[in-house]
Amino acid sequence: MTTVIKNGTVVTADLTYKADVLIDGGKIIEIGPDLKGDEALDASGCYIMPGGIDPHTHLEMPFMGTYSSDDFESGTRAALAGGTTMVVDFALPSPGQGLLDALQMWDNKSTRANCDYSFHMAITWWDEQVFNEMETVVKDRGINTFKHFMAYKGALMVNDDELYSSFQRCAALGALPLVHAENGDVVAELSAKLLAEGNTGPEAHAYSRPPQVEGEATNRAIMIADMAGVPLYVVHTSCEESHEAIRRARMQGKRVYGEPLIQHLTLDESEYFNADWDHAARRVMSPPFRNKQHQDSLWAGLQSGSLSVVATDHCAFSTDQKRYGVGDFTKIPNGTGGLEDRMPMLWTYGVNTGRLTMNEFVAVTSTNIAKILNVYPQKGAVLVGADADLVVWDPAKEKTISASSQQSAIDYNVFEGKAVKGLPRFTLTRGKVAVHDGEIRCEEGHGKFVKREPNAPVNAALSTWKELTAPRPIQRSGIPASGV
Ligand code: DUC
Ligand code: ZN
Ligand code: ZN
Ligand code: ZN
Repeated sequence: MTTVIKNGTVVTADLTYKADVLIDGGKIIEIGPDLKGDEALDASGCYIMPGGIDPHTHLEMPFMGTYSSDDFESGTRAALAGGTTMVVDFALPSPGQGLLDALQMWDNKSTRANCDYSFHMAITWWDEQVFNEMETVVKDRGINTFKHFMAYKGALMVNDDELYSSFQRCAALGALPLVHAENGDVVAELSAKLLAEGNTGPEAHAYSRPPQVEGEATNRAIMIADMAGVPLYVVHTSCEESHEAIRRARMQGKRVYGEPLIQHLTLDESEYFNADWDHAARRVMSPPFRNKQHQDSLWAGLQSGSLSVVATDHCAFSTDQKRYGVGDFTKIPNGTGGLEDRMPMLWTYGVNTGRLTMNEFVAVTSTNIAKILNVYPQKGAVLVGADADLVVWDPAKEKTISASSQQSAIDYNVFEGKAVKGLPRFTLTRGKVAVHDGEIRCEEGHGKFVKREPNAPVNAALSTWKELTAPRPIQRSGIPASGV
């Protein structure tokens, strides 16, 4: 059975044009005027865009003594409701656990996904087993990205020697390393000091992770990646200090990518000074929300191209879970939701304000990351042969964000009360209509794992460091006389 999307305007990362889109077997088979299909979806007044890709989610993740509350079912349902058709989640071995063992756990959880998904593999410790299993992860499992935490000391954090070893391994495998860039040693020191001084509330979380810890770690990771001869993807870039390091690296010809989150673009640090403990704690995430100057820097990065992708780091904890941290801010589970709201919020605050063009919107929500992850044009494209992961976007449709009408399993929404204009009329996952005008028609288990090949030509060093420092024979004549 074929489906045709009629009367809409196709918007991609580089083009805007009137055309119908014909779908069969989950793929786009024709794009052009006056197409006919067995079933027609009306896109009058709408834009037909590649479905969003959120490359940064934590679904049902064991973390800080609990599990994040959205699983692959509710998380991908929230994604589809907001126009996102693919998520990339982090398979996270506990220290000492093998990579393949951890992947098995993520395989089991993800069978309930409503949309397509992939995994990044986290490197949370280092030894020969990890070194060896990385090859199987890339070659047999189709995972070409490895995530490293430079924070969460004593839990997930890896040290510089481990970073350097893992980055070199990524280079050899044609894989791309990702970093959570915060100086975990300094964060631990600041946290202990704040607690000792009696600062126990959620606002202390922000004081414990100033922009400097992020800027330092971003710069360190960039330099280590350069020495290892590999590009770098910096997750949740939240501040000017980190953005500045990324800009500088890119100006020097290094392939370094920065990923601001929709939360950091639209919410600021004043949230932590709310008199209501729950309000503040619900917004505790790492890195924390920043001030307006940092927000302006992130928007400028999206406009100029120095920042590449907008994600969510969706990691949802209920109010009850957040309350584990009453009396000790370091025990508040870190994380906020955003999967359902990323696209409408970015459209409202980016496109409707004139900060982003529609084409830039598609680039930073879908196409750029599809290319970085090496799944373009299967994903992130409106092209013949691409998967029909599409959103029919109605720029006139409005709503006020509210926990009472969200798909996420938690009891609040960090964007509560925000008015958005620009929402999906239809979201299609491989040709199947999963959302129609807010009505959810998801199919649990429809989502398939997306394999991603390594990308050695791109994930190769541009640095000249190796040539400059490689051991070479030195010609010297004679032995200097003593005293010289
Ligand atoms: N930051 C969060 O806020 N939650 C999950 C992990 C992370 O790095
Ligand atoms: Zn992180
Ligand atoms: Zn994360
Ligand atoms: Zn309708």
